[in-house]
Amino acid sequence: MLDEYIPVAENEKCVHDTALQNPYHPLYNDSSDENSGIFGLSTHINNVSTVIVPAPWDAACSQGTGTRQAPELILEQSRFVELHDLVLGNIYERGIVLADTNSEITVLTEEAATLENDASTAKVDQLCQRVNSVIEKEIVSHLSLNRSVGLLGGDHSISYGSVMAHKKVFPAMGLLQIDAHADLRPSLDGLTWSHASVLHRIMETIPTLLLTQVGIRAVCSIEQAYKSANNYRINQHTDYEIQRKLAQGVTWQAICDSVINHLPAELYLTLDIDGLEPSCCPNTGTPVPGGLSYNQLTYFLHRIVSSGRIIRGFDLVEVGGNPKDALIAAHLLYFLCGLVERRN
Ligand SMILES: [Mn+2]
Repeated sequence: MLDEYIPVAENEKCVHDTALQNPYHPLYNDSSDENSGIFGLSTHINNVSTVIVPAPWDAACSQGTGTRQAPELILEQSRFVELHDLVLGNIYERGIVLADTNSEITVLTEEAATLENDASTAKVDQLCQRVNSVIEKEIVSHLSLNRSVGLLGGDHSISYGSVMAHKKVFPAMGLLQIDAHADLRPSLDGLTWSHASVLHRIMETIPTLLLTQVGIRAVCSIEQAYKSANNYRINQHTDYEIQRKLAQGVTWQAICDSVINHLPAELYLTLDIDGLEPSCCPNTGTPVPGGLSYNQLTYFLHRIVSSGRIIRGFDLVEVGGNPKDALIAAHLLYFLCGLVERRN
């Protein structure tokens, strides 16, 4: 049986008690300190358990969204996130740092910006592949130092490099995707490395990978045909199916457990913010009505970890370039940092 959903003990030490003994805690947790790191924490990367890797890349987006601004905006807004999480406790104690943006990504972004609107899709595809190689290399280097990694997009196309890096280190892991879209198109508008094709690229590269999709509510028939042809390794839980069960009186806990029971023991989580209701991400590139509430999502994710399964790494993508969207994403990012496997 799965453990009950139990918040941290009420007698847990308050942040101020632990702060004095903890090297990662900002003693003055001042949200106006523009020099502090993510969540107002120290910027020193030594001995941290979790590294957030920023990937401000959105050249693979079908609609201009400004999601390349998300890592910078989330950093700013993260300083307003309370450090004591009511479910997971003092997440910051593990040490969390936002890495500097890889200079190669900056160069590739500048190169993408110089392309004309009618630029050949082959050129954009090439740049997307190069960005993913850079991301894969950087993440492998963090994993080899025993750090857990969360990749912060950017559009969904960047997940490819992160999944490849994690699969090298954790060959038994499966993939859990929270998303409004299946992202299983072979290509979109001629772009093979489109954000709408990222899961197709990943599943094509790793034929043994198991994929569980949750919250899906916008697909094309080509994607559903691909899913059917791969039904031995793609398990899709649509938003419609979830909402129908809720309407019939099935509890959210029972729905979560029916999904979780089929998940492998080790997971990589790719979280497209548009899997949530649009009210949580109004400025994401392609919002779709419906979706999971914020509380449904955090309950589901916490219950996965309570079941004994391990989240090896994650990405959070498609956050809109707007401070309010970034603030909600910063809350979610902090929660994800509390769920990801602690590496040191
Ligand atoms: Mn997506």
